[in-house]
Amino acid sequence: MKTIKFLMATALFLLSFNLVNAQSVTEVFAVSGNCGMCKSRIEAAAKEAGATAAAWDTDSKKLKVSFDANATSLSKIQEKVASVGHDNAGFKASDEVYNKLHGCCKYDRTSAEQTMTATSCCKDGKCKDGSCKNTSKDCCQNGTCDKKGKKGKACCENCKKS
Ligand SMILES: [Cu+2]
Repeated sequence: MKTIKFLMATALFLLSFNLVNAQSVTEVFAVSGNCGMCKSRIEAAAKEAGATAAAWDTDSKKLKVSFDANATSLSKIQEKVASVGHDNAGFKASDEVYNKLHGCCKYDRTSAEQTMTATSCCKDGKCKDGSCKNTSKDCCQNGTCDKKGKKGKACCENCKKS
């Protein structure tokens, strides 16, 4: 019972915090990885880069981050995640860092590159010509990726070449 009360209080607090802080942003983007160790590493890196919440899904390989847009940015978080060895929709890890990853964490970089290609339709807030046609992702309509003020590659996730 105590736990439930605590959770409800926490939820209410977070809700009110979000209402007050209009700059709170949540983004989901692809991050390569394999196991629980990767999960800890990815989430820790995102938080170190200023994410207030970070959850990486081992199955979908997607990282959901929340952050205050006044304090950090999507690309800062993506850059940090890459710096600890995990290729993602925004940045690629250096070979040096990747090679130092634990054996079980050495994800398949071939498929990682395919993931990055699928999301790279969005460059600097604009859709690259022709790559985002006929998709249901309306962030890519009219050639821009600016739906609800969210700029960045993550808005074009799942946007496949037509
Ligand atoms: Cu791992």
